[in-house]
Amino acid sequence: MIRMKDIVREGHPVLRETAQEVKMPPSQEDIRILKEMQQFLANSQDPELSEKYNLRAGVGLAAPQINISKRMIAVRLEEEDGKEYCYSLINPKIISHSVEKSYLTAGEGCLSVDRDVPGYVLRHARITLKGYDIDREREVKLRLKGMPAIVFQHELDHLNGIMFYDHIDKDNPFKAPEGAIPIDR
Ligand code: SB7
Ligand code: NI
Repeated sequence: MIRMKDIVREGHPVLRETAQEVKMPPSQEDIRILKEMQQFLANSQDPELSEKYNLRAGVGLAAPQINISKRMIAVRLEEEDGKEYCYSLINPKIISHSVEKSYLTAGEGCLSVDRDVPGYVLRHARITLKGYDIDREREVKLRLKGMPAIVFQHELDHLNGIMFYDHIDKDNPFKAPEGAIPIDR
């Protein structure tokens, strides 16, 4: 079981590395790790388990955050419309995106960052993403907008050594460009 002590924090070099592609087909070990990552998210969102094990709730996790420099991500989130986004992906890749931007009005946080970093994180409003889904045992193509699009971009960034605050304008952290879509959540 993944616990908070297994999650590396900012300053650890693995968070700044470019993670390695996973060789296909994935090994049993890679699949096991990714399932553990997804289980961590489920546990962290369970009121009893998160309290029992002192887990910070997370909607996503990237393998570098548990010190594994491989291109694997887990996402688990429920949209207010009740739609569920539960994916465990290997070698995810954004294949196209909108020019239009969006951002969370409350800013972003990260399980690897133990402090608040205020400011808008501008991201693509819409993305199309491909990746090998270990649950469905096939390559999937996802068209995303709103919160799910934000979360997948946050996780993809971890595979490229990018932290959310890299996107915040230091001199003007709450500046939103004309036309960017605010997301309240
Ligand atoms: C806010 C939170 C997340 C993504 C986008 C906005 C995920 C936080 C958990 N993680 O640190 C995952 O990398
Ligand atoms: Ni993060």
